[in-house]
Amino acid sequence: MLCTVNNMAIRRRDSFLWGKAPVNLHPGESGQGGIIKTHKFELLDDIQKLRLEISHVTPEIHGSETKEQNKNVVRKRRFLRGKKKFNMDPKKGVHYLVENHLLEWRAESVAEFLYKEEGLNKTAIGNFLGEWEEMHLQILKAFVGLHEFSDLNLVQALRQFLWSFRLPGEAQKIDRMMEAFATRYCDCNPGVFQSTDTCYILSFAIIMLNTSLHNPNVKDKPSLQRFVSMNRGINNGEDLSIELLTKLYASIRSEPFKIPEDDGNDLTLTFFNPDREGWLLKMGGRVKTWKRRWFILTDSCLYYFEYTTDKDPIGIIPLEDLCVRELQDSSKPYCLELYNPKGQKIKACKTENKGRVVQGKHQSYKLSAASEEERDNWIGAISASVTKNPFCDLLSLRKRKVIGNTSS
Ligand code: 4IP
Repeated sequence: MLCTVNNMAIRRRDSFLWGKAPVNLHPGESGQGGIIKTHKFELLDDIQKLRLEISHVTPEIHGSETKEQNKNVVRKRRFLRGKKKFNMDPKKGVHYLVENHLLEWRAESVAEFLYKEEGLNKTAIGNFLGEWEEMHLQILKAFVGLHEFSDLNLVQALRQFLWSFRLPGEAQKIDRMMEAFATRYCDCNPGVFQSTDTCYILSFAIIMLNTSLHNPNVKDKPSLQRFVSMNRGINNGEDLSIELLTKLYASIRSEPFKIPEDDGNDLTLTFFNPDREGWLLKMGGRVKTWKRRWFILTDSCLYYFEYTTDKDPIGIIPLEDLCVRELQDSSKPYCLELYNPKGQKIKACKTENKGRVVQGKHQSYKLSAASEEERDNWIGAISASVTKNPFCDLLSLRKRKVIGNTSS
């Protein structure tokens, strides 16, 4: 069309410039006025032709524009439908989007969709990322890779990470996600921790600390000292710096984690794992003497030490399958007893004088607290710890691994 207009304009300019006699002149119209008149007719004629041409082309233009608009509307509608499906069933949602060519089935693309797309349910994101299939593992890796943790301390990085989705309730899923997080954090901050396991254990400890400090149901608020002793030896057998632990503790205490609340459940409760430490008297297994020992309750295990500052415990009592109860004893007040309800000997280990680790010989552990209140608190904390908590197994495994690494 542009071509036609140009041609007409050129034709008109040429005939005007060269004074060529215009066509269809009436007699007596050969003067200047006649020329103008002729041009006017020609122009009107051209305009008419152009109008006709435009009227043919316009519907075509509008047609393709509308088609394009319709396509976009359909795409948008499908995309929204895909997101809704995702929120109800993440795997089905992603499948729908991929099938409709709205999402590429590549780890990086899916990860970006989960990371950037607004309106996705964070519980659904968490569940999708926690799946065990190879592609999901790659998506998880790519998703964590989109987070930038350089120069952030562990609490800051966890704040960012835990806000981007909601941790699922399944222990294995959490394990994979925290593993991916720890790996990414260590990649972004080389040299902060001696191993990924250290970062993993400390991250869990921080999440538990968050729950203990900010959940009103947890009455026994851990002190900085307890937080520090909980994390003894986790840096491949060495202790992390007190400055670092103090900073992380203070950060959590002043501001709890913001956890996405899609469905009103407080998932931090999953980490409910009250730890406790303090002096107790312990009756010997064979020789029935009372010894004052420093007890630490963590990861469903009771550790006892000679001094609060000792790095290695004298004994470790895994609490799995054990029960605890109040006990009346004529020699000491405020007693409690750890016993095996099946009547079997308790599986525990202790370090002999020469440093050899041997099996414990206790049929039951008789302990005495300093007051009635302390006894009750110990009974409460031990009972809560014995209640099966899948994360305890995961954590003790890691702890054994990092502490074992150094002893081998
Ligand atoms: C010992 O008595 C201590 O009470 C030990 O406690 C105890 O080990 C011993 O029990 C018991 O014989 P003496 O010190 O008077 O010899 P600790 O290790 O805290 O010093 P437990 O197993 O309770 O740690 P057996 O069962 O190891 O003999």
